[in-house]
Amino acid sequence: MASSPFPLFTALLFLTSPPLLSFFILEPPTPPPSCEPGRSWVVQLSHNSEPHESSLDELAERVALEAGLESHGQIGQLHGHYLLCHVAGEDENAPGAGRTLDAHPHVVWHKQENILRRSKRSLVFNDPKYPSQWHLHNDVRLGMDINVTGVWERNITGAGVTVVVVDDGLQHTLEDIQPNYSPEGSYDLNSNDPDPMPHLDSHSDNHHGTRCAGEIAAVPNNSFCAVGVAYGSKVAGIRVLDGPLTDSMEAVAFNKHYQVNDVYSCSWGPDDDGRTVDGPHPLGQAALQHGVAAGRKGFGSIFVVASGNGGLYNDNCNYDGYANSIYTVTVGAVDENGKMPFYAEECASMLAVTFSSGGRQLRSIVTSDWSLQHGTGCTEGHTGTSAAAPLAAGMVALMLQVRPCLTWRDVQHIITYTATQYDTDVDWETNGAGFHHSHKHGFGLLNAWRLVNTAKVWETVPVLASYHSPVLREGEIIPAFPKKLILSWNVTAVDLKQSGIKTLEHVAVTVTITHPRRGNVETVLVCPSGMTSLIGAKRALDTDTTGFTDWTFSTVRCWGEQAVGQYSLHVTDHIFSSPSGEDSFSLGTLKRWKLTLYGSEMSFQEVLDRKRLVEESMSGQFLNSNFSIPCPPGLDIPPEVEIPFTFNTLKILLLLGCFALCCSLYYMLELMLPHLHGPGRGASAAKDGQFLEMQPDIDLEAKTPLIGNDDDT
Ligand SMILES: [Ca+2]
Ligand SMILES: [Ca+2]
Ligand SMILES: [Ca+2]
Repeated sequence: MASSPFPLFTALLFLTSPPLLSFFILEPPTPPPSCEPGRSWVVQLSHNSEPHESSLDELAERVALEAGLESHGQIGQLHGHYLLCHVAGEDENAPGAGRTLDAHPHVVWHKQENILRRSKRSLVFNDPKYPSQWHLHNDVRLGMDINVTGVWERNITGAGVTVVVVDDGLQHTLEDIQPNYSPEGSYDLNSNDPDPMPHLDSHSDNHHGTRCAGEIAAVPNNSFCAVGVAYGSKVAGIRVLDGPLTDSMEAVAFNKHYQVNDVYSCSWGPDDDGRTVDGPHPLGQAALQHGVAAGRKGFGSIFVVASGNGGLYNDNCNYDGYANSIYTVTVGAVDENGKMPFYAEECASMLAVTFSSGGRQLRSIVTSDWSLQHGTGCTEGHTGTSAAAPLAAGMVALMLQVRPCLTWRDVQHIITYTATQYDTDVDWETNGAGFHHSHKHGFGLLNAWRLVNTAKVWETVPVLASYHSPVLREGEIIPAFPKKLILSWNVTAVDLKQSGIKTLEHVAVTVTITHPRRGNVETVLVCPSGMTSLIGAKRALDTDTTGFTDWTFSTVRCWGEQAVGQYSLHVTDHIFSSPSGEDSFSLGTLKRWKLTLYGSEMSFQEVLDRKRLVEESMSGQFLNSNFSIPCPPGLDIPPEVEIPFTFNTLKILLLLGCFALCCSLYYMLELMLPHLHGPGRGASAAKDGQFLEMQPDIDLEAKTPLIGNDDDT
């Protein structure tokens, strides 16, 4: 007795067809809310003193009929206001309608409508490669971009902020760079002159800095190439990578023009070969520390560093002292699918990730390029974490526009609070303060909208406080995996009272370990909350036999957690089998270690309150309004110490000095030779004497004009 569902289905279809619906609902069809373009009148009607025997709707019908128009009903929620349209086929310029409405006793006011010119607040750029800049607006994989267009629509483009690219030079004459170029923030440390123009090289390789600068501040709407993340900011260049680099050069670079440059974008680091343990040397470290203390009028230079491209070699950015430093914002990369690319490195000190290239089938970063040698001025092939760090630097510039007094720590906090979790396949862990972190992705994807909205409402965090444990001398053997050496240090409330730390930011561990094969050692830090950080990952290629000497690992994974409690270090030895088998006897020793906590007196409750405030700001309400938190004026920083003369001027000085010396010697010899009886002792005595007396004179003559020249340049 099963009946076919067909009759029921047909009946439903029949009943739900629009004409029938209107029949059953018994309502007249609503007229469309607009007329054809240019064929509408708006009228305001009133019953005047007449008794309200008819509704306004009926009155509108009547008035429309009298004027040769048809009523399309009340305009929105405006009582008494009606839209009347010309009947299809009739001339909208015929004068009849206007005259009738003029004279009509129930028409209070009327007007024939004009077409209003309104442009959408979405941005249109004429830059030919803008449509390909997926990292700015991904139309293929929605959401896989830095979410910046809404920020631009509110006129936040990095205005008033300068980002400096510390790299192999900057072709500032390029159309996409020149209008935003800051010569005041620029310098060339390779040639010691103020012009960071890249030099030609045998492989046409010195395009790197220009590409990074384009990502940050490429000029929009110039019909040329691309658009930068912070296209309203200024971009400077420090040329330092095109030649031998020394600790002192690095130190100069990190503080160069640090009252002009706000953000330092550094897309470079130690070798990513999976066997190097290196970072800034003493002067570089001191310059980073000085930069955050005195740069930007004391609010602190923002150092953005790339996490490194050693993924293929199992490298890890905890072995890169720039990435490990508490003074830097360490940025890793994800590809267009939001996945960690093959080249990227992971570490516990990574703050966040942003977009870059991936596998062959995935798109790379489109940006300006140098136009020298093989360069065309534009490229679709900028890759690696090198391309990620400048995007982050550009986003920081957007934050600094809305709140110029954000400190270097505020920027790190805001990144921590706003980065978003994407790839669910990786090792996300939520810490004791509710922040999610992965060694592969840091706190997650940088999101310009979230960063800028938070920056706008962010109150500066309390001053940095630190706690240092004593140096803990252990001398313990590191056992082979799965056994491990566990060392603990308890930080009491009394210990912390002195430092004032309540909640954590970075946690650092300095270790000295001897080991015949360094890459075997794996070190994990456990915070009081139980949050683990793999601060020292094993590395198959690291065969170094010297171990670690006072190497400092750091982690951001305990950010926001309460500082008090027991910290543990777990060290184990992953013995890699080698053909000779000798490694199976390779036992190392942990000689000493030290724990350093960084944080502030911010209470745990305040961390939670700030998290709530951040989410409340996401509607954009604070960006839209004139809302602002007052900024303190900043410190009076003494002017930069300029080197009186550069190596180049010294070289010229020396050459001129030598030339003058030779001339004088020749002249002297000519004068003296006729008076000498022989070429022996007398000549050399005279030579020595003249040399000593003449040198100051020659120097004085030569220096004066040269110093003058140098000052002029
Ligand atoms: Ca130069
Ligand atoms: Ca452009
Ligand atoms: Ca590396």
